[in-house]
Amino acid sequence: MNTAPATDTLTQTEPEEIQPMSEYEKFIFDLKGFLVIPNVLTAEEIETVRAHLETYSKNIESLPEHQQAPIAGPAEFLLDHPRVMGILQTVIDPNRERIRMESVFVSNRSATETQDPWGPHVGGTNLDPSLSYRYHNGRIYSGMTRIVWELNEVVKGKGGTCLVPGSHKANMASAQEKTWPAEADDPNSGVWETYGCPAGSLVVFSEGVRHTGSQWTHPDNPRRAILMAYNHASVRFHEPKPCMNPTVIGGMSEARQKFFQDVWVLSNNRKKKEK
Ligand SMILES: O=C(O)CCC(=O)C(=O)O
Ligand SMILES: [Fe+2]
Repeated sequence: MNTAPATDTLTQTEPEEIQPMSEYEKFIFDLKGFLVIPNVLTAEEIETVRAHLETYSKNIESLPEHQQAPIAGPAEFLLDHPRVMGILQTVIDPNRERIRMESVFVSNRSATETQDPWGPHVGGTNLDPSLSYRYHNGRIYSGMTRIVWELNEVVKGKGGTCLVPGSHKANMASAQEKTWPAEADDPNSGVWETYGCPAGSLVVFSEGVRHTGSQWTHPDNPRRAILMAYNHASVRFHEPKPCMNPTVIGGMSEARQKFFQDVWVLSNNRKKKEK
């Protein structure tokens, strides 16, 4: 098995390429706890990632072992896409090495499914390091932060993620304390917001926002989304997915491998000095 990474996967986002968040994006992210950025990927990039996911789901054995993951090989560039780094370095930590990628999954909802994914979770002011959201000394501190790459069109109200704007800062109820009002979780309660967007768009939310998947009812295309969870380097919420194994991680560029370092910041710094 060829485990040598293709050279094009070795390119990575250089600091000067990072696209900073605009002041207005920061305002919206702080206000609502989420942000939808349309048309981030080019048509070619969308095709490349879709094709990789297709092979990954239907013919995984045909991929070299180190590419057997949704965020590996031709999709590896998504990990530190300049738009994503601009956001994560604003809301998690300005130092790229203090940002971890801790979970990833692919959402393939389609109109033929009968199972309803509605399952609201999180919400309310929270000190849990992974689910917290804070604004302090002029900056945002978002704990676990979700990056969603929508690779197909999402029609508003027909299956995108649903979120309760502002719920990351709610004071009167807390999911953690199990006091979130059941009536607010009704899809028709009026507190929910969702989005429509073209293929190649980015949705970012603080995991501290109350949110849920919803039934895909758009018949023309299924959902194809990669959902990644980033967190501060000193905390871990998820156990690593099987696809985030040493072979896959070892096939990535050195800079991207650092997203998968363990939570021992001191030990990681020591290893860096020893190099
Ligand atoms: O499936 C969805 O749209 C939402 C998934 C979710 O809960 C998450 O990404 O944290
Ligand atoms: Fe979630």
